Amino acid sequence: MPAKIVFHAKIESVSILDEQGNFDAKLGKDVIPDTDVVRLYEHMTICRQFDEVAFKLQRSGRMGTYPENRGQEAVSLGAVYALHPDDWLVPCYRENCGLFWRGLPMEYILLHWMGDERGNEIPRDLYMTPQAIPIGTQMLHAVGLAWAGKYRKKDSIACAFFGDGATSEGDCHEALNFAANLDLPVVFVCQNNGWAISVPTKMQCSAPTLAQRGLAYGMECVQCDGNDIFAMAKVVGEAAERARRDHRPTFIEALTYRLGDHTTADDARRYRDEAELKKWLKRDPLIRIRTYLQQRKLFDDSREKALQARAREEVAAAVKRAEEIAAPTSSDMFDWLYAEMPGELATQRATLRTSGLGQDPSQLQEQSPAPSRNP
Ligand SMILES: Cc1ncc(C[n+]2csc(CCOP(=O)(O)OP(=O)(O)O)c2C)c(N)n1
Ligand SMILES: [Mg+2]
Repeated sequence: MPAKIVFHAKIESVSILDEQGNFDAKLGKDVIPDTDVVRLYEHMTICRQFDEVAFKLQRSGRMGTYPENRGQEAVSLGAVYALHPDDWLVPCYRENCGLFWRGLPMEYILLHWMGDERGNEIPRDLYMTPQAIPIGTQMLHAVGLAWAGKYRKKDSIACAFFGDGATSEGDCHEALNFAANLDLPVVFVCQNNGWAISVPTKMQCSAPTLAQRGLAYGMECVQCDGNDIFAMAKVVGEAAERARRDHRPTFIEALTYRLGDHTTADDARRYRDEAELKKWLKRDPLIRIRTYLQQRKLFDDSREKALQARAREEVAAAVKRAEEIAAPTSSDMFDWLYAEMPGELATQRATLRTSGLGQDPSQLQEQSPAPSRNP
């Protein structure tokens, strides 16, 4: 008996506005009305300013570490634009632009990176989880939220954002498997920015696309230009509709690029080719949308100047709000875990010393006094 083909697949790659400013009128029809394109561009510009300021805050010692979002703004913004206000956003750490569009005040992200957990106390009506730093874990959270929504017969869905590196985590595959097998309304948005810190995507995946990861789980999958806000809004809009209507998940691979270092603790020049960066600088999503607006006479240099001034003002105000919030106290790290604090922790809270490394707080009295500097 001859072998027969039991499965064939094709992966579509969607692009509407390319880097030369060419617009596919058929595919792009009614995806984003012109008035909204202007608003989205303005928003992206403010987010870019936020990114620059956050970077400088870290460099000047006013913030811990910070992962630049520069170059990836269109992915989360296009996605959030296409979703409903009560669809769950389950982000990683390069989705500031989409989170701010949903309504998260900018100081929340600043507080988080300043080491203040209150930056993660997201107002409930924003339907978003805190930025996930453990890679891939949030994908399972999105599946849980979608499952709960389905169980309660709600109309809302969940959208998880994660990087190319996250697709090598077990959590990613468990999330995809559950979502597909339980018919859950999840949109998985993979931000393939070419790198997982210093590991290039081709070392994470030997298949030609990351999108086809979804095939193995029997879900729809598509690739798109993640620096093209029209393509993002279109593919996420369609995936969201499928999730709402059929309770089926979709895997979206958004091709983008991390224009900055991994975080402020990294120096990409040590492992990344300058020529690659130069190529992607030309594909900057902001340049592309600005060209679109200019060609249609929807924006000009004087509006740009006013916008830059507004961006500086809004971001400076957010920094001021964040810095005016009194710093958390060190006892906070003990206070929110137990209804009744175990004795040992209560002692640690009171003395701020641990019992590790020969520092048992109960023995403090027995320790010899610290040598005096001025005998
Ligand atoms: C579970 C886990 N393992 C390792 C790390 C350390 N780590 C932080 S970011 C990162 C790379 C993530 O790459 P990718 O998913 O492509 O996201 P990107 O940073 O490119 O946006 C790693 C390995 C982590 N945060 N969590
Ligand atoms: Mg990556």
